[in-house]
Amino acid sequence: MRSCRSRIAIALLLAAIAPQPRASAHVGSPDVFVESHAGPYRLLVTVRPPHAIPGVADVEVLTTSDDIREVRIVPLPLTGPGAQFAPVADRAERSAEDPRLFTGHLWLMSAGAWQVRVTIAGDRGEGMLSVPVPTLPQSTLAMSTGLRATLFALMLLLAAGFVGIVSAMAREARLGAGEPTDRRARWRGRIAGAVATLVVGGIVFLGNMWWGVEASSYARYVYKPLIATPSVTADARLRLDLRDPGWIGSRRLDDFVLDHGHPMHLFVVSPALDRLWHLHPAETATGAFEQRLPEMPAGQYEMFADLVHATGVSETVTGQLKTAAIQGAPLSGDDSAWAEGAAAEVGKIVWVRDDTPLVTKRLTILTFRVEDASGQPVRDLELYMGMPGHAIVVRRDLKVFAHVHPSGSAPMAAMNIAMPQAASHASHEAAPPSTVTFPYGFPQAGAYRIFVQVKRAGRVETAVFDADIR
Ligand SMILES: [Cu+2]
Repeated sequence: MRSCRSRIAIALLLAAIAPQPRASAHVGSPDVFVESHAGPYRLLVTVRPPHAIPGVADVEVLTTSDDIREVRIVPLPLTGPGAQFAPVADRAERSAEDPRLFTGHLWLMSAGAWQVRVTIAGDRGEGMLSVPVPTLPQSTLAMSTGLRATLFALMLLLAAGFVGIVSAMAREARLGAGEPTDRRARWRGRIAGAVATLVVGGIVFLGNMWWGVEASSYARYVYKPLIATPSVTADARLRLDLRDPGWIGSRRLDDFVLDHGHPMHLFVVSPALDRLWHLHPAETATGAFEQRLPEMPAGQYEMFADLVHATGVSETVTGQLKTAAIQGAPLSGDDSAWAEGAAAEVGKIVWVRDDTPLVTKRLTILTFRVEDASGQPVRDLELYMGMPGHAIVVRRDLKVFAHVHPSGSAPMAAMNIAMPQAASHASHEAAPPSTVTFPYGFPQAGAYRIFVQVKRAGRVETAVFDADIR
């Protein structure tokens, strides 16, 4: 309990010092956006997990109807006994400006897979939605020089004040008013001052030691992504060997679950983002994945591989692939590729947006309409791996990567763990209309490229859109 409390104190202090960009299951894009149903109500839920754990997550629930009376939110572990017994849920507060928006703050106490359970009470009865939220403590923040100097000066002032008071007490407490100090009194003062200095020095030394122990135990707790070592075999197969650099005990390499039909979704992009491959390596051994590569020009490529553990923790493994030109095999199955200026598409995908500038952090519904060659909305969209569409959001410097679906940024596999009873519904989803939407919030400013993939008449179509986020 004591160590927990001191961790909270440190977490609060760290959180107060300087908020910094955070990474997550996606890369640099930790916030979770989910669009789904809670009973009869359609909700858009945003969860912004804290930078340090324990820490406070911000939750926003945007409802789409006016008949909501109350929204309650509660954090629970995603799996295990903790997932069964929910503590009393907090009431989310209705926004004064927007009566459909409810907000709240929740403490998340440990690293791993959590869920935020949203319960709705309204005129049409009750509804419940669970949003999986991975809490991955991102880093120990360094103290700024200014703060360090200020705190050091305050510590010196406090220490000098203590020594001064103790010494003055020993020197003058026994003297009458106006009586001059004699030699003995001055010596008493000096000795008391020296003892006080030793005591203060000891406290500072022990305090520093305690801080060091806490900091190093927290450092072990900070999320470390899996490490992928790529290699290309003589017969043009990509092999990815995963290694766990060590993180909180719960991570395994043999517990990956299928996320829309595949254990791994591998995105390979060129540095200029003018090429994209969306591949699905097979798991050939524990921690080893293999994929027959398509034709690829020589170059150095960036890889982002999405994985979901049975615990519901999702991770994106990154790596670089440097290769000579590959005379590969044609793409098959769910694999797809895109290159700037390649063969003309049969139709086109249009980004439907107004003039509102795109800003960081704000929940944005990215909306795309799929048109045929004559500009008419298409009627032949199919599900691509169970989804009406896939959006891959990458910042130009490759420091931000997110893989988003119409249901949001939480991986489907984690959603199914959070709400097993809803999983069977999703698979019966009807053929999608001609418009696909993706709820997302850009985490940081910068130039982004969004790859949108849909499937029409058995063919995957990819379109790219560039966006400047301020
Ligand atoms: Cu996808």
